Amino acid sequence: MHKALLALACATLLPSLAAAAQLQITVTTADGKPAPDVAVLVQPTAAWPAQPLPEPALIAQQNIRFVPFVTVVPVGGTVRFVNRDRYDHHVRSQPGGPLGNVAPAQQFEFRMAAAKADKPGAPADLKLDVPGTIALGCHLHGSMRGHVLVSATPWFAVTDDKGVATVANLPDGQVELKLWHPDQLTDQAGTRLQAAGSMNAEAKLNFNPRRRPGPGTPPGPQYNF
Ligand SMILES: [Cu+2]
Repeated sequence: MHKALLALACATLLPSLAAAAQLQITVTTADGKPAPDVAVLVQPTAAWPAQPLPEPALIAQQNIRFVPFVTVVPVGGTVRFVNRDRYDHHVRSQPGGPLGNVAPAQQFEFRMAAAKADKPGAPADLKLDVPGTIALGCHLHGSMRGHVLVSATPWFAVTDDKGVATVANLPDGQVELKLWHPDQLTDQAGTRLQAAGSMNAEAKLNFNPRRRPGPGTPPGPQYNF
């Protein structure tokens, strides 16, 4: 079917789901400081049609860290690991949470060949089908930590160093907002709001996350894949 016709057919079938809203949310810690690495999940309270899967989410192994520290993909989405260090790494799922007792939603383990000269090692794609969280580790470097959240809702974002995240193309209507941080001991309280147009919201974690080890997420240029 022609693309325009298909779009018209969808619009006819689903007249109430206009995708027009955009939510910018600022998340703070319990102490009121900016909270980076927070997954922001936005779920319409009404049923929503399946959304196209996004491009694979890139996770680099760089300077003995997973970058970014927190990644969100929708159920059925793919993460693409790339080793940018000049030595081998592993990727393995492991228990997460501050007590190390949250079982990973999916189990996997594989080796990542070292980068050579300016070329990263061969990327490895991993499709994630089970909603939940997965802590990432490396056999060779015990300090390496990363986190993946496999989201039931296709609308999500992760807060930056200023604690800000933007979720775009939201359907208009009532939505439920949820937060997740890898250090949390208990679920964060959800919030309901009416999505329409360009919106701003604020939210606060119910705890103070530990400081992320290392010098922090490197700035833009090092993200070139
Ligand atoms: Cu490693």
